[in-house]
Amino acid sequence: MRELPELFESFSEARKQGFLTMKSLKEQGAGVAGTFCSYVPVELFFAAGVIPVGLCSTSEETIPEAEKTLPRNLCPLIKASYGFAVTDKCPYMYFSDLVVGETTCDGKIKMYELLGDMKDVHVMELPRSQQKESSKALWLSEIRLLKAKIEETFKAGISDEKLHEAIRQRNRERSLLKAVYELSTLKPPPMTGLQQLQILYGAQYKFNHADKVKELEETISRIKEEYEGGKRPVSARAKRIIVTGCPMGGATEKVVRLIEESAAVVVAYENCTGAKQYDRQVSEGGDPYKALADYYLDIGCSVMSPNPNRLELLGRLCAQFDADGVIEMLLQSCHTYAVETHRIREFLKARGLPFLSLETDYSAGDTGQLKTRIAAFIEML
Ligand code: BJ8
Repeated sequence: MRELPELFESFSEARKQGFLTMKSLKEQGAGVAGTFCSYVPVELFFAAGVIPVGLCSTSEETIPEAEKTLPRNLCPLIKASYGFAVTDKCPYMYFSDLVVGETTCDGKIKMYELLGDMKDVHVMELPRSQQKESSKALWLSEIRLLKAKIEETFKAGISDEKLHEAIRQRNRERSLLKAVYELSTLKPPPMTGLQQLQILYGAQYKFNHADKVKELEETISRIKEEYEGGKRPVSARAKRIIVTGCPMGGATEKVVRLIEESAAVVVAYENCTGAKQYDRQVSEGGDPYKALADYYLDIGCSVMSPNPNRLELLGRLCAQFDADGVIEMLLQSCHTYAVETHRIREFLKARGLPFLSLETDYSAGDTGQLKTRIAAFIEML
């Protein structure tokens, strides 16, 4: 059995290591599909024997190149995604035979049009309502269209049986990743928020299901063992913070570092890097397409209007993790999350929970300012 530091390292290095794994899988003839968003039903790829991969979008490295084409005042995630594609600096984009986008926010929709000049891009039309029957029907038909696109591109049939199996496998991964972050309900938590983020973010770059399951099980039991043996990596006095807002990883880890340098610990991520993706399960019975449509449409992203599921999840996490406060991270020019901040503030105020909303980008230029605001917030908890 491996030691805990080695396991944490394995997850934090997964993205880089994944490049080599992907190269060799491609050489063996595997099909690869690149994605950007949690709404894309990855089970369809697994059922077709295709490897889905989250494309590079979390570093500022390629933003100057993207800004030669895109406006500067656009969300950094969109600029970085496009920049990695035009510069060919994302090996995952390079290896993708198909890129699947979604009509989530306006900037991404228009960026996908440009991406279509370089790659085979299929865009799923995501409705903005989770309640209307017409929206549910549209999303179900979009899922069936994606199935047809995958079958045509990769010359692979997707049977109901394979899809049921893919749903079961992905549910297993979800439940293990949920079990990882739920360890931080312990007081004090058995890992830092940065370590938790590294596992949640890194797990998506491990492409073999059986190995991933084994490694997650091993990590969970190692963390428990060390905790039961008396190890306490986090001070019992650290304030317990829930992070919400835009997806995190790469450059935005700076926010987590600053929180944890200020006598606090991130116990849970409500965002797409954490609970938003792993909290629920796809139904394993009945029509698998309907099950996928119901599950994915219910993701509580700010692009939905109204968006009650984000509030429901956030409220539940605050109670479950006994949070002292909530910090929201907004990426610059992300209008849907920025407008929703008001609802989040009111929701938390009604529950007596302190709230701080921060806007940032992928540069290190605002570190000093973020540090001051975070430290002041945590001090008053
Ligand atoms: S399900 S959070 S991964 S859309 S790109 S909306 S930050 S302006 S990423 Fe997201 Fe899917 Fe929702 Fe999750 Fe804002 Fe930027 Fe748009 Fe963004």
